[in-house]
Amino acid sequence: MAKRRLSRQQQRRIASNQQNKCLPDTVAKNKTGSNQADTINVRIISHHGKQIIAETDNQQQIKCKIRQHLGNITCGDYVAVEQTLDTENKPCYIAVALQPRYNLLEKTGFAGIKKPVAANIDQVIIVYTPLPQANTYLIDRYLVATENLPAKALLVINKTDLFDRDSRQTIIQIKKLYEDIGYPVITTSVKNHEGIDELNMALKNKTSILVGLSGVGKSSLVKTLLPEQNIRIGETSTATGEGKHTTTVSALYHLHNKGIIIDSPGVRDFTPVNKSIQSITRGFVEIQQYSGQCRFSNCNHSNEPGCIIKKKIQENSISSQRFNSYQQMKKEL
Ligand SMILES: Nc1nc2c(ncn2[C@@H]2O[C@H](COP(=O)(O)OP(=O)(O)OP(=O)(O)O)[C@@H](O)[C@H]2O)c(=O)[nH]1
Ligand SMILES: [Mg+2]
Ligand SMILES: [Zn+2]
Repeated sequence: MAKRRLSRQQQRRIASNQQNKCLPDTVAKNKTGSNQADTINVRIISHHGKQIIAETDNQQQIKCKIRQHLGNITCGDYVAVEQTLDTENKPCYIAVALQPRYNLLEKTGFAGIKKPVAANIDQVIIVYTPLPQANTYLIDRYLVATENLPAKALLVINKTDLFDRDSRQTIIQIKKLYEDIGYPVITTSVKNHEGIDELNMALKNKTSILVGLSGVGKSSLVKTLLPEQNIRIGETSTATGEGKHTTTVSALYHLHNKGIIIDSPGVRDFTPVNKSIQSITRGFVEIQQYSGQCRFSNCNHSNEPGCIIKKKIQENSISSQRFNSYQQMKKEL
């Protein structure tokens, strides 16, 4: 990070703050040399409008304001934080610079505006339940976003305790569909504690984010893994079975196995930020592997002769359900 020139007044404030010993222990220890005496690196654990809650290397939490023009920062980002004085001369922290990210999960919001969801993630966990509706298009859209980060993907099918015979059958098919492509799938029930240990294992030593529709049980899964945390769980609407958007901002938690989990607000829909047909194709790994092998280089895989994708669908090595998602997503581009 480029060092900023400090005014005399800023230098005096910093010196006085250091004398006041208002930095947490870890912050003081993190200081290195005179060059960076005034900044420390922290990770954002949640972002609320003009304030972030961040944590130091030793997991001490600090509240920070955000310097103007810092850009779109989000949960999971690393930022440089400076200790300064607020208007009442009280010590406070201010995030002054965004550190380079290794990836950023974004979605397309209102009027096509990109919105950051979380940064620096190793694994995207798509939480799904077939109730009230079993549409898998959302899973495919999240997979496209994940493959383009890139990050690992894991599908969690939750609320198995509520499944009747029909939804059990649907789940067997969905599980097979995604496992055949190569994605791990875990079935869970928060109520019956099913699949929770398996999920915990899959979270070890990495940063994962839980994504999915509102009400599928993302926060309930985190709460089951971390019962001591104060996490809000919402009711689902009795009329529609849909969630009530209980989680409003993404939040990062540490698990006991050195895993880090980010709980994100549920969506009504998720539109990945697709820049090109290539980025969509990259998201359908079983289609991507045959890329460039159709007779025509610009084959749309509709009715063209010599289309390898159509052939693979007939042979059942590419699922028509996934192919329909692929064509639909290209149409929406
Ligand atoms: N029966 C049953 N109910 C569950 C299970 N998991 C979650 N629920 C219920 O589903 C409802 C929604 O749970 P949340 O954990 O708040 O869902 P969420 O995905 O975090 O929802 P948002 O924060 O709105 O995105 C609550 O009433 C939970 O008790 C489960 O495995 N079985
Ligand atoms: Mg939630
Ligand atoms: Zn083709």
